[in-house]
Amino acid sequence: MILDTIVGISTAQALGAIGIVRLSGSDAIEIANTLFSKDLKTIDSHHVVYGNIYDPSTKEWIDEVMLTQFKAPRSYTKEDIVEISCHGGLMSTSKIMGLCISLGARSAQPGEFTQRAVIHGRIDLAQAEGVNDLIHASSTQAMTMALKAMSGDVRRLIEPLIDDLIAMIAHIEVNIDYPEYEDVVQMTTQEILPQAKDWVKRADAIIDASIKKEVIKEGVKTVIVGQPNVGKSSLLNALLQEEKAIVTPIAGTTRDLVEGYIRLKHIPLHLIDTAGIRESDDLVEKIGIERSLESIDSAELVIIVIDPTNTNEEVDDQLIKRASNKKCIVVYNKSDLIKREGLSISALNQDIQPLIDQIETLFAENIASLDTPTLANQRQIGMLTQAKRYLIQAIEAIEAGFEIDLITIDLSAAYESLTSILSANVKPSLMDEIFKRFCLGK
Ligand SMILES: Nc1nc2c(ncn2[C@@H]2O[C@H](COP(=O)(O)OP(=O)(O)OP(=O)(O)O)[C@@H](O)[C@H]2O)c(=O)[nH]1
Ligand SMILES: [Mg+2]
Repeated sequence: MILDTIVGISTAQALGAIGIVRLSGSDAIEIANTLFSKDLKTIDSHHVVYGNIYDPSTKEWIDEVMLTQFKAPRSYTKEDIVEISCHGGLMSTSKIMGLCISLGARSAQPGEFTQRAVIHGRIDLAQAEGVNDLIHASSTQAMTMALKAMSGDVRRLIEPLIDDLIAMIAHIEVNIDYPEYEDVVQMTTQEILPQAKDWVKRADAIIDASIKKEVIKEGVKTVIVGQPNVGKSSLLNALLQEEKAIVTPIAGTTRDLVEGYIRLKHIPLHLIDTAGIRESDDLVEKIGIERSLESIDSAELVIIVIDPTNTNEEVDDQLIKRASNKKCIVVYNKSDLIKREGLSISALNQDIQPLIDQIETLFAENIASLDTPTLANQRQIGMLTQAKRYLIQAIEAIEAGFEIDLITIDLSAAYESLTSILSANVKPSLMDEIFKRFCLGK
């Protein structure tokens, strides 16, 4: 497939030492050659060459650059690529890009270089998503996952499921013209049914591990809640090892949500300190309390802090109830004053290790999932879940003794869902959706 030549600035549009302008397409080398001081035809592919960029119409000197050409198909997009490393900042890059456009290149859409790599079959869709996830990764865990996805982990995980699905479909198709229809039904029940059930089990295991990993990828959303003055802000500060939130002996100190980010040994936490929960007539405090309660609903982990020297059990029970379908830890603070049975810490003395251990225990399965290959994002999980749903429908159809044709319809639908995890052969809108999230020049 021959596409037009695109150009983009691949580095951040900000002050910096170096900026890279990238061209891809059949005219990439010719366009670059028109701007460059040396004849690119005399220079080997994949070699960096020093020279200058000039405006071909005014002969104005634009910049001193290093240029590399990557001849098709040995390039990121499998098309001819030219990368011009010029000076950073906004001027050089945008001038060079402007010149390329004046010579016939088109300004690239976000992600369009990677999209071409997919279109030309250099990488699959899951690998392309890995590239984007790597660029946006905000934790070591997310980075490792992205690298694995880029290296083809998702394909290796999904391909056996695709193969088995094809085998099931083929098996039915081959036998469908069987002279004795009764035998086909029997064959399907005996052979396809157990295979389909096993397939669902394997898909479930992948979905389960993928969701567990997804939870900790960007940090577990953790809210610290409790009555006023129990030491929530002190706990946030102790976890962050920083005086982030204001701590005072006055009940009702924290009015709004205060956020922070920490990395425990295995798992990143996105922490949110909240306003203490009590009856209040103060308008500002009331809004803060409402936010505290709402933050429980969107959290993945709720830490309920109790001050055993002074507690209103009714409020604690209300919080425990609100967090009942969440991962939840109840912790007694101020152990330096009174030590209670159960999980006990002193935020004041930075004695919080028992709580950290408890968090890691609670997420042990998620942490373990980091070592197993999984799908890399919600889209992929969604597609496999959809495929699984079709398989379950097929199983129900077999068990109910439905027409064989109906079963192959479900199996084929499952195949479509599954292959769209890897394949670029999807509806244009989905393709555009995926690449829209990329950076310009990538
Ligand atoms: N003795 C002792 N005092 C503590 C401990 N943790 C916090 N405090 C004290 O308890 C008071 C309230 O602490 P904060 O961290 O502001 O409590 P909070 O739960 O954020 O309070 P609000 O923001 O008002 O809801 C402060 O005087 C802290 O120094 C602890 O472990 N031991
Ligand atoms: Mg506070």
